[in-house]
Amino acid sequence: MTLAQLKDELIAYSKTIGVDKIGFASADPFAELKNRLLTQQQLGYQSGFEESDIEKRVYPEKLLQGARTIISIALAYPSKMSNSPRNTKEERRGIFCRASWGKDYHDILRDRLKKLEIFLKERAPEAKTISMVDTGELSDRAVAERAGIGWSGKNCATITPEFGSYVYLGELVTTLPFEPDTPMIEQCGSCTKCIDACPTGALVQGGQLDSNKCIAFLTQTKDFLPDQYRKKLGNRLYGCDTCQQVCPENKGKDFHNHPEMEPDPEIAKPKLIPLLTISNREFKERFGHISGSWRGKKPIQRNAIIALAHFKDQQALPILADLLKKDPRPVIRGTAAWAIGVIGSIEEKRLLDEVKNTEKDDKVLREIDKGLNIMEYKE
Ligand code: B12
Ligand code: SF4
Ligand code: SF4
Repeated sequence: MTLAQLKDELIAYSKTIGVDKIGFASADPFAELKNRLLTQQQLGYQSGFEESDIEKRVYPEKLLQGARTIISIALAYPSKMSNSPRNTKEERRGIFCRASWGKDYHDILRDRLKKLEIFLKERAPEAKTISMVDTGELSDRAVAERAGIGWSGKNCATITPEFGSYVYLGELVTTLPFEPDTPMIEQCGSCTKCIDACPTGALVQGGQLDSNKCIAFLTQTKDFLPDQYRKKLGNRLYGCDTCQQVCPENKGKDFHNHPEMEPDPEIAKPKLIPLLTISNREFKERFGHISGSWRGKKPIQRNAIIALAHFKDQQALPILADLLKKDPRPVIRGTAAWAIGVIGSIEEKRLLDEVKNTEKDDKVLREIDKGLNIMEYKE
């Protein structure tokens, strides 16, 4: 079998196992990406979640000796939820971003990549392969771009003409020298909708993100959320979809090709108050299978408290008071103190004053003062 035939067979096979788009790229060094990564590092714009060894990110040869081709795959995910529960005054809800709907995409894409690897090795036993998705060294977007899967939008996303940017990406590196596909030409044109809509100005310029300002990043941090972002968070519990939602390329794009990606509305858009008292075990049972739970329950609970403050939900006050007095985690006690300041009135002022006399943690004390200040300003 020639390599051209094997490529055709692999493409045909990929359709049968639930791969929505596949593309082939050379495994040459990613020279442009290298400069970009160095710039991002120098400017302090990186999130810290990306692989820190830039050489490994740029030279596929360092990951697989003799690497010649990178096969990029894209799987489309839904952008709309059927039976989306209403966010009412009686029952305030938070929201997980679309990339965290349904089963964790890492598991889904790894399954597809494994199948492709087996298929390839059955037909070319001499081939060496490695595959990765998200947590690997390579830039999944840079690979997808080179493989003709989509172009890089000003919102940083890889945008496919077929599915918009609502696609997960993964890749398989191999020693087989397949004919590469042609990269796609950038198609944003003069549009700047994503840059204009970003709530925090995190898109410094088209295609350049300051992660420290990006809500998607901020929702995943474990410490106190910096003051200037608390109001911007809204009811987001994990991730942020704003720069994709406003993108004209995503208009009408809503694919339901993979049953395991369908969101359970009670998980993707959960009630906020019950989240505050959820046990570790229950959190794992309910949220353990979604990608948005990878940082554990603390950031989600912190964000839930901020969301309740955003809604000024009076019903949350007794639980917030309890958290402030009893929770062992300073981030939760402190964020609760701040939220009480935002939501509460004179009665809660007494509570904050009282707890101020017993609280020992400096950071929590600062949050209590912030809460008291907010209250004073309200009077
Ligand atoms: C770290 C990380 C984050 C960080 C930083 C994001 C960022 N923009 O860099 C944070 C936590 C903020 C984040 C957020 C999100 N992420 Co993320 N993230 C990653 C991760 C692990 C590494 C990304 C990285 O290396 N960034 C560094 C930048 C510099 O490189 P890059 O974006 O990968 O590559 C592009 C640029 O380098 C650019 N470029 C290179 N040179 C030059 C030069 C110039 C002049 C310009 C303009 C551009 C440019 O072209 C490359 C190709 O597009 C990847 C998985 C992976 N291993 O690649 C997922 C990944 C990028 N994330 C993904 C997703 C879905 C998201 C969110 C949409 C989730 C959400 N809803 O909250 C948001 C989107 C935020 C945004 N606007 O980018 C998907 C993207 C899918 C897609 N269609 O694009 C990925 C690929 C995961 C996956 N396997 O599916 N993420
Ligand atoms: S994910 Fe949200 S905060 Fe981050 S760049 Fe996009 S719109 Fe801005
Ligand atoms: S909103 Fe406009 S500028 Fe931003 S990625 Fe989409 S097409 Fe490009």
